[in-house]
Amino acid sequence: MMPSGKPTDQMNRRGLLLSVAASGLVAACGGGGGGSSGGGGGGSSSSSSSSSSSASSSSSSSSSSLPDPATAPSLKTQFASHFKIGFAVDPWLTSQSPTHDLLLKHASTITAESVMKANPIGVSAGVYDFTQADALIAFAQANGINVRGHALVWHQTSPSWFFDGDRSDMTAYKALVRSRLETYVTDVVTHFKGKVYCWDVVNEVTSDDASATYRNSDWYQIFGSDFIDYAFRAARAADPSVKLFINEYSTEDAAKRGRLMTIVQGMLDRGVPVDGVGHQMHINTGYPSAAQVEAALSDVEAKGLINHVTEMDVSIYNDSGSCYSGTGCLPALTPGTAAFNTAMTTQAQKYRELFNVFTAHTSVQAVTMWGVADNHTWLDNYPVARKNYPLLFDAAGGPKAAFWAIVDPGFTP
Ligand code: 9MR
Repeated sequence: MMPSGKPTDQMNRRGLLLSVAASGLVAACGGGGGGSSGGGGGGSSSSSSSSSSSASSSSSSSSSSLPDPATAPSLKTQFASHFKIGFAVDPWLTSQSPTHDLLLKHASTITAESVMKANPIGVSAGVYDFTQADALIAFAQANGINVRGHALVWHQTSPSWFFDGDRSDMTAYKALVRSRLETYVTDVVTHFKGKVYCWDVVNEVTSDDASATYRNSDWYQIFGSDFIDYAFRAARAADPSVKLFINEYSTEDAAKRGRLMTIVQGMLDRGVPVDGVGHQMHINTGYPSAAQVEAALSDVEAKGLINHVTEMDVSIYNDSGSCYSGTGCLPALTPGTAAFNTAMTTQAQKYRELFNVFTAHTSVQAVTMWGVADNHTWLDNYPVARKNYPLLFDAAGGPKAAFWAIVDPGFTP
């Protein structure tokens, strides 16, 4: 049941596996190619109705009963004094139930799950398709929601035309590819100037294992680390006020974070205009600890940079490292069973302990969940096809124990 993986996906999974094995940690983390586009259907998506009936079916009631959904506070109001809060979403979902109403009530920021990456936008050199991205921006602007830009340079979504050319003359070839990169970054940042408040300029450039500092991507193989500088400098020149981020997964792992901090310090030393670090936070109910996340935020603060939590979800499966190369994944949990209810409880506790860390750090200026409700999550297809329930709202849009745990300190999950 492994999803069909592109070579890059497999490299990424292998990298993760090495990382997990080396650290002895078990992490659910980013990078796989997911790509479900159909809403995922966890079977229980009952109707729309208003927000009053309780978390119906479903999917997410823990053994203890949950408060009346009608009393759920708005997350954007609840956390307004700390950080923007929001969700990843693509335009086709914004009109659907329960996504639409949840976004309007709770989101002060959204991120494009797919449509602002270079593979939909960069059709060919100098040719762009902004249709879907502009639709998301229009939705955000119509509803007073801010937009994070994601992501200008990511090895998994860099179209092959960037790398076309004759490599027999590497000096000329590098000049050509550099010019394509700088033109792309300049044009895209210019297009969205004033419409996004920050950009993930580069995504996942850190090596997963100790044998290297940088990921050995196509970009790195051509330029070494210079492509990072080119991208950040072009972005800054195109928009002097947008905040520029380096985004990464497993930042809570001290060894990987050490490599990321080496990269960041090098950028600072060279005067590369980086404003912040994005922590993806694809985690699970058993990992990481509050102390590990605390350390990740503190290391970034020590560099004088902003923290964003950019892609948070809490998988209910604490898989071993081997699952990420396709074996040994835990079986799917069934809603309503004792094991499922326990997972909902531990998930709520993990959300609470980490939100307590986030709110304690003024450097944390935005927290984004990688999805809105459990009816649509990339984790239904990664690391294997298996229904997951990683978000704050159940498939019907009802607030889960995890939601109540972060908004109500008196709530017992
Ligand atoms: O969740 C996203 C999935 O729907 C897309 O198909 C995929 C490729 O665009 O990207 C996924 O989001 C990734 C994010 O952009 C970067 N970190 C890892 C996320 C999950 O793979």
